[in-house]
Amino acid sequence: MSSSLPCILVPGKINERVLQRLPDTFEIVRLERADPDLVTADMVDVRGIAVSGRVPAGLMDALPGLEIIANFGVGYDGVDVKHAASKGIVVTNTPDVLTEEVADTAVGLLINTLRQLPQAEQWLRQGRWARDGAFALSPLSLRGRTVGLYGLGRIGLAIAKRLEAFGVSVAYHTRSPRDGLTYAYYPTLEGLAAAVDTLVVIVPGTEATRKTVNAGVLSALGSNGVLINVGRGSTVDEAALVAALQNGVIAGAGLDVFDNEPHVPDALLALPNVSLLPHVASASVVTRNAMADLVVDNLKAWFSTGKALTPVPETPFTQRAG
Ligand code: NAP
Ligand code: 8YV
Repeated sequence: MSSSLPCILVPGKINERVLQRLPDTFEIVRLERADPDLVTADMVDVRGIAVSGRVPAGLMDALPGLEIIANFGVGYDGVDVKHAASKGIVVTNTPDVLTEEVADTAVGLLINTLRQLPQAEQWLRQGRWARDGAFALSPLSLRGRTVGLYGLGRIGLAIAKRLEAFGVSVAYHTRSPRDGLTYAYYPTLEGLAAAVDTLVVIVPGTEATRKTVNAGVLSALGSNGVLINVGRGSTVDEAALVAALQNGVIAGAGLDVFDNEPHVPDALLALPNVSLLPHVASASVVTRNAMADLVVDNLKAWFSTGKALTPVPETPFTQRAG
C-alpha cells in the first residue's frame, strides 16, 4: 500500500455507491469481515474505515494509523464507540438524510400491523377474494389510538408529526423532555406504556436501552396494545414479546428490527398478529444513496479539512495538526 492517497479499509459489504465514490480520493482495501485476525502487515497505512456493520475494538487496535470510522447508518451500535473515543478515533454516522424515509416506513408498518394490509394483499394474490369472499375485518384500527413514542429525536419527532396528521394523540418518553412541544411527556417507559395503547420504539441500541421493552412494559401496554419497533432489536426482550403476543398480553406487533439479524425467531414467524420487515426502514435507492454520500463526504472532509461533517457526540474530535 504505497499510494499517496489516504487508505480506507472497507470490511464486509457496503452500499455500492460508497465503493464507486471512494476511489476518486482514496486507496481502498477490502476485508471479508471486520475481523482483526484478517488484518495483514501491509494494512499499517489504513487511516480510515467505511463500514456498514460492526467495528470491534480489536479491529481498531490492529490498525495503528486509524483516525476515522465512517458508519453507514445513523445508529452506530455496531461500532465500539467507547473504545474509539479512548483512542482519539472519530466516528461518524448518517443523521438527518434518512429521517423522513424511516418515519414514513414506521407509519406504514404501524398501519400494516393494525389493518393487516400485507395479509389482505396475500388474500387477493392467492385468489381467495374470488374463491372465498371478502377478507376478514381487521380487529384493530388506528382510529382512536394514543401513540407513545419511546424516543423523540430526529426520527421520533418526524413520526410524531405524521401521526398528528392522522388525528391520533401522541405522548413520549425520553431521558429529558424536549422544549417547545405539547406532547405529553412521561419520565418512565412503563408510565408511558400504561398511558397509551400503541408504543413505537425509536431509541438507539445502547446498554441503557437494552431489553427495556420487557414483560412489565408490555403488560402495562395492555391487551389492546400494539408494539412497533423501528429502532433496534436489542431494545426489546424478544422472548417476553413472543410470550405477550401468544398470551394476549398485547394485541399485535410490527417489527423492522430484530435482536439477531438476519435471524428472526420461528416463534415470531408463526404468529398471525405480527407484521415483519427485514430492516428496510431506510431502504430506498434515494435514501441509501444519500447515506452513502454522507459516508464518503465525511471521509473527504476529514482528510481535506481536518473536521468530519457528522461526528457522533462521543467523538467530537478534530484532526491533530501535523
Ligand atoms: P436521535 O436524534 O439521536 O434520537 C434518539 C432519541 O432517543 C432521543 O429522543 C433521545 O432522547 C432518546 N433516547 C436515547 N437514549 C435513551 C434512553 N436510554 N432512554 C430514553 N430515551 C432515550 O436519533 P434518530 O436519528 O432519531 O435515530 C434513532 C435510532 O433509530 C437510531 O439510533 C437507530 O438505532 C434507529 N434507526 C433505525 C433504522 C431502521 O432501519 N430501522 C433507521 C434509522 C435509525 P434523550 O437523549 O433525551 O433520552
Ligand atoms: C440502515 C439503520 O439500514 O441508519 C440506521 O441506523 O438502521 C438503517 O438506516 C443500516 O444502518 C444499514 O446497514
